[in-house]
Amino acid sequence: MNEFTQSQLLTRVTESNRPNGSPRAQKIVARIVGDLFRAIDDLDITPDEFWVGVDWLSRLGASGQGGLITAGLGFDRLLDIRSDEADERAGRLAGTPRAIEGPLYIAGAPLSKYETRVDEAGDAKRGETMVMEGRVLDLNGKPVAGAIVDVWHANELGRYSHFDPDQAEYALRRRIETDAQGRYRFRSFLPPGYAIPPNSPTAEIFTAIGRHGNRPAHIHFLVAAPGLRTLTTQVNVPGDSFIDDDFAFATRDGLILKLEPNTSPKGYESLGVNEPFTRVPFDFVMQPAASEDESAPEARLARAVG
Ligand code: MBD
Ligand code: FE
Repeated sequence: MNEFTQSQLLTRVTESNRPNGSPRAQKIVARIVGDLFRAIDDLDITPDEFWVGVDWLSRLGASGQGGLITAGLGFDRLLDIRSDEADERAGRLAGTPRAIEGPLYIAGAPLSKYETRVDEAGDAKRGETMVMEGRVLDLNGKPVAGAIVDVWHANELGRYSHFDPDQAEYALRRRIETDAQGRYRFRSFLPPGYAIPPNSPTAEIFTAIGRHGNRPAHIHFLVAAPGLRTLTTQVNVPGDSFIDDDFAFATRDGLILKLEPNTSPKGYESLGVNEPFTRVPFDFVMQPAASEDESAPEARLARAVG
């Protein structure tokens, strides 16, 4: 018989999977297709609406904004919430909170020991000069020497290098190896927030649902060390009007910086600081790795966002 009801069709779609397929993939696809069948029926989604959605998905894929829409629709934070819940069940919710990576990380940034400028030495003033500094510690408060602190943030226009053709390769992206006392420090400027690219597939959806696409000012980190669980996090610059209304839902209470404006430049000459600046103290507290892959930075793809 080749005439189906909706549920017979769904069964057919699912049962046409073959034994050589992956059972996990089959289960996930069957569930998601079933949920979409139900959504189409419950919401009486018209053929026109359906095909507009398919066209949008094609354009989303072509634009490389998959990782942008997932952040904006809360999926990235959802995964963090689930990881936190799993950690809580395992009795290992400790140390610096995780926060989403976002779609704008690029591996392989220039590496320095202990200290570096994240902005460029010849730059005109691009924002409030800051030095962020602190230590990488384990859960016992012991300093971690040789940890790699990978930092990236937006430029003064809220754009990230690699995705922005107007910036140099690895601009505002650096890696710092902690010294024997577990210390790191870097000079840069306090970045502004981020806004999703206008006239993009992501912006279309956000306009359609009446949402803005702004992120509060933030700085990203990926911290890794042998034997410790790789930490992906972000910190927020206090005072941003979007701090509690983040497009990507990534703000966390333990990750809002405490700024120390008007710090004396004494001791910061090696970073080219010679006037009062904003000091930003922050320690990263890392969990022990429960397995080898927890300490290896995850494999990552460069994802174009524009
Ligand atoms: C960003 O800068 C970002 O960090 C995330 C998560 C999404 C879009 C832009
Ligand atoms: Fe970001």
